[in-house]
Amino acid sequence: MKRIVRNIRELSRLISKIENFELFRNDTIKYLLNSDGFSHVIGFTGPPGAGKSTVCDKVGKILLEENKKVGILAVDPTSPFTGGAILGDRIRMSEAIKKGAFVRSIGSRGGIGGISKRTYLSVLSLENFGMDYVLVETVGVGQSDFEVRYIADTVCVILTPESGDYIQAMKAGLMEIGDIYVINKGDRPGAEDARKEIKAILDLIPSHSDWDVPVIKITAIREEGIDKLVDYIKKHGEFIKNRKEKIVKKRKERFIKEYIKDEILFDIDSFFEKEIRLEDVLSHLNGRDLDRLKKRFVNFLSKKTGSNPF
Ligand SMILES: Nc1nc2c(ncn2[C@@H]2O[C@H](COP(=O)(O)OP(=O)(O)O)[C@@H](O)[C@H]2O)c(=O)[nH]1
Ligand SMILES: [Mg+2]
Repeated sequence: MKRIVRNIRELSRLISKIENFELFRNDTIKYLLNSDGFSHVIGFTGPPGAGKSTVCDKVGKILLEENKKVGILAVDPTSPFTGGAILGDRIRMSEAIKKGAFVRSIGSRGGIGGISKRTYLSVLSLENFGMDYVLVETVGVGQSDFEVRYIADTVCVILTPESGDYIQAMKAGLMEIGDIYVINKGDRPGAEDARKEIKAILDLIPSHSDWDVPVIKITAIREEGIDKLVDYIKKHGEFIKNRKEKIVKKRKERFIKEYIKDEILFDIDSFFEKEIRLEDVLSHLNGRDLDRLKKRFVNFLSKKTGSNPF
């Protein structure tokens, strides 16, 4: 791995570039993509208000006390939905910040697909810098929560005893992506019942791995149970260690495919804008015409790029 991010200033600058969609055409991206696998990347997902930021803060603090380098990425605080959360997140991450964590938010501009690519590149920047741990907090609404599965080595799903969470979580697919399930707000009534209920739900879902998914109860604001959570996170890191190279390769492949897919989508838009009359296409649409349309698109692309891209 070639170090291209040598200090915090460079790290900040690089993540800003990623945020602004300056997807560099020079060697930066190549070096970034070869930074994979250096850090233990931990995703924290779950509904808004479950305590993701608080848990990140406390987990970060413990790891920092072990003299590890820790970076925290909070995804999306800029949507109208969660407006103002940037400040809130920074406040809730105050202990980790005090102890020297690098904390950064990634906005939601450019849609969800945009988020996952930018988050991935930001994680890579942190890995390149040499973070031992990278903690990624998701928004808590929709697709990006699920996508953290593709970025993180270890996914922690944070839920609370409040009713309704699990049904929502199941709908959102969260019951399939967790490596560790955390019932936070253990100070509230029903926390132990909630833990058992989640365990029962998980037991119904067929497992594809030898990892026995733990369901633990914590009270993040009082720092109760956080060391247990950190232990499980480390255990899981050990568990995947010999598969990590493969995981990292898959992740890279996924990114490159997504990247090309998005570029092609963009080209398709401009193809329709410049070359196609929708009426013509609609008036005789059958399989052969669709093939012809594809060929025209490829021609359009090769004219644009100067050579046949395929
Ligand atoms: N009662 C209780 N409240 C908590 C606990 N952990 C976090 N909170 C509170 O829950 C609210 C939402 O927490 P936050 O970390 O911002 O949740 P996020 O939206 O998932 O990031 C905040 O007011 C926290 O102080 C806990 O263990 N017990
Ligand atoms: Mg938060």
